Amino acid sequence: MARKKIALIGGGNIGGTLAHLAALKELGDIVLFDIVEGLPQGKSLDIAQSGPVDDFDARMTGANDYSAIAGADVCIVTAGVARKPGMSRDDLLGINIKVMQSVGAGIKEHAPDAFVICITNPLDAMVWVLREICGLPHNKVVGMAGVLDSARFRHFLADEFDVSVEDVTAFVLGGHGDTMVPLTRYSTVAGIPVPDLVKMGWTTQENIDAIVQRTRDGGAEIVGLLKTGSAFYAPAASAIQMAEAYLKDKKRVLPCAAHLDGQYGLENIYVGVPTVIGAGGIERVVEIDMTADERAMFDKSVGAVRGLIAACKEIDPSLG
Ligand code: A3D
Repeated sequence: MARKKIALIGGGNIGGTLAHLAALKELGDIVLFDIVEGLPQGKSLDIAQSGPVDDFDARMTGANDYSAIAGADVCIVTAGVARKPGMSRDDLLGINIKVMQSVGAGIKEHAPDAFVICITNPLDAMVWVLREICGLPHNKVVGMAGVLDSARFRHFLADEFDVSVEDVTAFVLGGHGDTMVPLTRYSTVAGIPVPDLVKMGWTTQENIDAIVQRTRDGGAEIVGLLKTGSAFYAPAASAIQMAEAYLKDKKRVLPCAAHLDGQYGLENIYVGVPTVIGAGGIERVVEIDMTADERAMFDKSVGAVRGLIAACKEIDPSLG
């Protein structure tokens, strides 16, 4: 069987990390694309030269022309600008919408059968724009945020309880932003829900509330520390997990920004919900019951995403 082809569109911090991880996991041959000449070629050559040390076989190519992504099985999009301190994800909208227009056209022409994972912020709006431009089926275009947000939540919970991250599951719904909805009721340690752990005296409600807030602010905390850009190791690892679920038909249950077509009573929006990812792309959107409070938080988050999509349509009236 021929190797799969993975196109990484955007060769910056996340793009380079994606290329390295995809190579280490031997997910396929890798094309790193960027508009900056030499950047994707240099990173590709550097990673290729680590192959003999780390024992992976993956053809690495750097490119500035979209023809290089032809026939890709997976495209992961990080092209655009990232946040600097003091910027919100939404501040990136004006620049990144133009970037999505050129990336969407490139995918439409050269990789129309790919599974497309968007990471560019503001995530829920950018994945919606990218889908509009590239015109691929909705189940083949998805946004990465929930895996990262729930990984941050899991990390903080594991730290709080002093247990392995492997035994902590966490659940985050809604848009990728300050309105995201971490659901403690569906978050567990070895199957024991977090509210039960509070009753068992493992922690206090105040500590859990602080962890929920730190999860919401997880991206900003790293932007504040780095000062020159935003998080990239965990975002790349999260997108690779989604790509692997698709390429290996693993049918993983992962939270993603998925297109809703009636689920949760919502139409024509991308927002974070639990999904099943397999060879069919987004094979299923999992609809969970929410309490009135959770639904109110989710609706607020949906409202924020709708506001961003409306702003995109104002910038480009041909959208939607
Ligand atoms: P960065 O290191 O700046 O890389 C972005 C790359 O995109 C640069 O190499 C640019 O040259 C390239 N680029 C710019 N315009 C184009 C274009 N038109 N076509 C192709 N390439 C282009 O940023 P990064 O890798 O740290 O972050 C990338 C994006 O991911 C940003 O929008 C971040 O805000 C976003 N991000 C999202 C998450 C989520 O969880 C959703 C997390 C972290 C970062």
